[in-house]
Amino acid sequence: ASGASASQSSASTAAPAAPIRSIHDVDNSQILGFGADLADDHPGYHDEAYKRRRSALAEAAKRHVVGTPIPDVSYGPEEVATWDAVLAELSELLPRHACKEYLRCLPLFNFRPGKVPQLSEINGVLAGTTGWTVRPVAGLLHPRHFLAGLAFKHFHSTQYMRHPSKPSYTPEPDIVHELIGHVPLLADPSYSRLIQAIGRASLGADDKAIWHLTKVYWFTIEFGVVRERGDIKAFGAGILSSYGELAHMASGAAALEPLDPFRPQPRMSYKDGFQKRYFLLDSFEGGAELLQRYAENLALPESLRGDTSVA
Ligand code: NLE
Ligand code: FE2
Repeated sequence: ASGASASQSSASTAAPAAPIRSIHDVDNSQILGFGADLADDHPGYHDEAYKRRRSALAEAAKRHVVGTPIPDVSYGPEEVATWDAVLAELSELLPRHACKEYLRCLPLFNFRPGKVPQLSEINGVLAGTTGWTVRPVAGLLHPRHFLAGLAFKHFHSTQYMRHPSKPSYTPEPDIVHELIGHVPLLADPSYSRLIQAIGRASLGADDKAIWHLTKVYWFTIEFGVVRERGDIKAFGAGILSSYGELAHMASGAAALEPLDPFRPQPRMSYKDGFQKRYFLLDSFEGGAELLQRYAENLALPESLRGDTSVA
């Protein structure tokens, strides 16, 4: 078949992407990576029990329907030990290198050794602060759906535990990364506006803009740093949830650059270890305003324009 007929046939078979207008339109079955199929360089690749556990949690996450209670996960002793190990390592570095908003929110969640917090408990705390909901997802969700969730104050979270052989760094999200990295800041009002602005910008975006926003998300929400008086502090979840990455950030070895969402963003690095550069915000408030302005430049659906309270 010629290129033309191939593209015609795909045009006639592929359904046009339905617009996402509420959290109920977000499809959490479109998993692009980090699901239960581990790559051969994953530390759990030869660990059959670990792989079975990942599959069971992935299947349960796919069954979750928005608005219904989130089933608790019963974490076993090995999983709890991994949680304890990361918590112990990080409790030394976080007070020195996490931004003040993070440190202000952290005690609300009462993270402690011996028990991996349940998403249902987290949602109870968030309901009393910014109103975010954290819901289970099987792995790396399609960026259009992940970003759209943010517009409606829904954060999609994995529930599996990182492999016990490497507690201080994993290239993929896991329950430790979600809880220690993402959850505390969701309770902060300025941060809540910043992350929701990225989500809102995605609602009317074409595929190219979605890709751009995914990078903006990556360089802020995952790996952003913020100026605090004379210091540089971490607010990106990928830094906050990893002892290795946090020590790397604190060492000053990586380059720093101001974030400019209006310019093309560099390649994201997932697999080559610690970041070689971090993007810097002068403050959350300033960052939220910058992203708000960026969002206004994208075509937001008519029904959502000017509405700053989509929730
Ligand atoms: N490297 C992070 C950690 O070990 O917690 C996870 C990053 C997920 C994007
Ligand atoms: Fe993350």
